[in-house]
Amino acid sequence: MTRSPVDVVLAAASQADRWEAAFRRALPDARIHCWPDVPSAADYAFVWKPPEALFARCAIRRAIFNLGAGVDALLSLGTLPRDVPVIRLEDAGMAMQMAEYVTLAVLRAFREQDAYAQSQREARWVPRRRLDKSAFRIGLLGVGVLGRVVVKALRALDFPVVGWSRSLGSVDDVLVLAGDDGLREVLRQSQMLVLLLPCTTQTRRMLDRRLLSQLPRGAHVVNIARGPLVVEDDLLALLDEGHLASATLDVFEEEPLPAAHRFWHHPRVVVTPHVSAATLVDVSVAQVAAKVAAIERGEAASGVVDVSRGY
Ligand code: NDP
Ligand code: OXD
Repeated sequence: MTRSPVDVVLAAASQADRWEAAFRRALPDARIHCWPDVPSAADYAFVWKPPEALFARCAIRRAIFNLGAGVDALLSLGTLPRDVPVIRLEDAGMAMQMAEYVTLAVLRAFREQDAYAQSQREARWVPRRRLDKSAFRIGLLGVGVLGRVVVKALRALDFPVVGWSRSLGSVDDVLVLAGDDGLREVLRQSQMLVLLLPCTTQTRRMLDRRLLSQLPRGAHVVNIARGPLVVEDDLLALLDEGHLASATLDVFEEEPLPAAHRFWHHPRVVVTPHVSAATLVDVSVAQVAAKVAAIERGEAASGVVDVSRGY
């Protein structure tokens, strides 16, 4: 029996033409319908930040693929069907980019690059005493698909690392703590705190003044996960007071970061425009196409989101 081609609806908030061309190449037998020209039903949806109306207008039969790692935007849609699996991108080339971004931030702080840049501006030759690496511990909140690769990159440079996730465990020789006590311990030990948690009802606005002030004086914060994890005014206050030495921020409560936001010109803040890990279209499309093929063969696909947990 020959199977009829699958119907796919595609709604990608950016680079729509690139996604469409890549999916047409990877799934030549599929009927791909691009938003807003969608049928009343389809087998699969491939989406990134789709409009609410998509799922109201088109019933999805088999799976919804999120064209990104974080599913917070998708799960917040009131129209998202609850009886269809949501499958997210797993790594797809993002983990190594995260490792690069974190390594850059860590080395910039540990090798005191900003202080040397200042000395150069003043034409002053000022060698500084080398910081003790064994005391420069990196705390990583969120040791999932992306976090594990970050851990490996930092360990390859011999930085001490401690992780925190929902479940207790280890990655290589790095201890991953859990629970409120575990979090307190990670904060107490961390010279630099890296956020790589999903944004869920548990983690939203989690990093407030109370938690951030448990970091040692002079600690650094790196947020490459989602802006709403951090209470921005609390972070700014701790930077202003000198409790925190710096914040390297790739994600924000409001994106694009408003022109008048204090982060732009704060001397202790580095801003990047949500680029710590770009979504690589071809790698992502290959991953999604392989999972569609698995589902069509009756096999399970990995990366299914636990909607009740929010990630
Ligand atoms: P994973 O789901 O693989 O990992 C999530 C990690 O967070 C796991 O270690 C999980 O613990 C932990 N976690 C979740 N909830 C809690 C909680 N309440 N308390 C403690 N730990 C918790 O996600 P990824 O590594 O693939 O991605 C992480 C996030 O990175 C994404 O959700 C997205 O928001 C962000 N991201 C940002 C990008 C950017 O460009 N800035 C690009 C890509 C992703 P456990 O393992 O025990 O479940
Ligand atoms: C993602 C992102 O979650 O790009 O994939 O932010």
